[in-house]
Amino acid sequence: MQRVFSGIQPTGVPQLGNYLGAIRNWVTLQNDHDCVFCLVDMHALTVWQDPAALREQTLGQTACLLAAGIDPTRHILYNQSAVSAHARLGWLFNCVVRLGWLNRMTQFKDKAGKDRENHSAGLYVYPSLMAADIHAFHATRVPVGDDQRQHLELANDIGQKFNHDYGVDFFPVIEPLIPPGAARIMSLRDGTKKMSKSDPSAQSRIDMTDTPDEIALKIRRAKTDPEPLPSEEAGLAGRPEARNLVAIYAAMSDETSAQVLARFGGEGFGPFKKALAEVLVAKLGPVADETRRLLRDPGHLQAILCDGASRAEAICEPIVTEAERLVGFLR
Ligand code: AQP
Repeated sequence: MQRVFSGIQPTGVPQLGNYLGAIRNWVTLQNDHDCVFCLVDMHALTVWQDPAALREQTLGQTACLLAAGIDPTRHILYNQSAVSAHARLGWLFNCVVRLGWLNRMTQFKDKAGKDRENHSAGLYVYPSLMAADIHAFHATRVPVGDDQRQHLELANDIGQKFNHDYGVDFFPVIEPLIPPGAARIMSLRDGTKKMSKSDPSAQSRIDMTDTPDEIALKIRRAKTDPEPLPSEEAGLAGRPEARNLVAIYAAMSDETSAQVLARFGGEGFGPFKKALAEVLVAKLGPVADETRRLLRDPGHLQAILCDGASRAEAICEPIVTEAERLVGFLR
């Protein structure tokens, strides 16, 4: 069976983009892959995190992932910092990656903006730690949203450069698994900006733990334009907010955007938004309820992460030790 690795930053409550771009895909992949799912707290630290909040968010996300259908008995769920192999391989990869390659990463440019000098070096080398996360497990398939496509290409470049530099065929080629319809969910306030859990505006996103009333309110307030919905996809051109809401509806109801527009085209946004909120509540409501139930027993969540970390270590420790041997570290 092929090995899947994927991670999520415990920087807040998972949002709808995380769910449609990654988590939903993770749940399905469990049926026919060996899966390693990681709460990447070391990545989270690349921007300031309140320590107590980071701990709480790590447990919160664990609960959310379990509630969404991640099975920690058949697969592995743990937090990155508990397994030192990530940091060790990350360092080797920092010495393999070229500055020019990192300079091209659009996520760093987006997150750092014009104020580059004041961001952590960790944020800059984030992609080489991400490459290490995946290669430490010799994982070949990585389910991510479209925003991570460039980082995965870099992860392949790093793995292949390592192989070339040391004359080995050690790190395999990684295949990104990007969901076709919901690859990039956009902010509810600005259809040109990615939905993000750390966006300062809570109105910009649907959190996986939102109540039905919160979901309905956020969708009602979601930015739109004055035109009715078009009947065909071509009519969504130049209307990023409308396109995003239609894409969300389609993804949540397992339909295509064309099918959604065939039903709602010609109508104003009122009835469509009402139907969209209903679809979201039907799918996310049970996950939110189960998350709240699981959070009542943080000890149980911590035990799951602890068990996951030791099973993760058993896989990646020999791989990373071998990489260290290949570069000439004395053991
Ligand atoms: N808007 C999105 N649409 C589709 N997929 C998305 N993902 C994130 N946002 C969207 C996917 O979710 C997985 C986990 O993401 P992450 O937490 O590791 O980092 P991120 O992409 O930076 O997510 P956020 O929510 O924007 O976090 P913050 O605000 O902390 O930076 C990834 O597979 C990602 O593709």
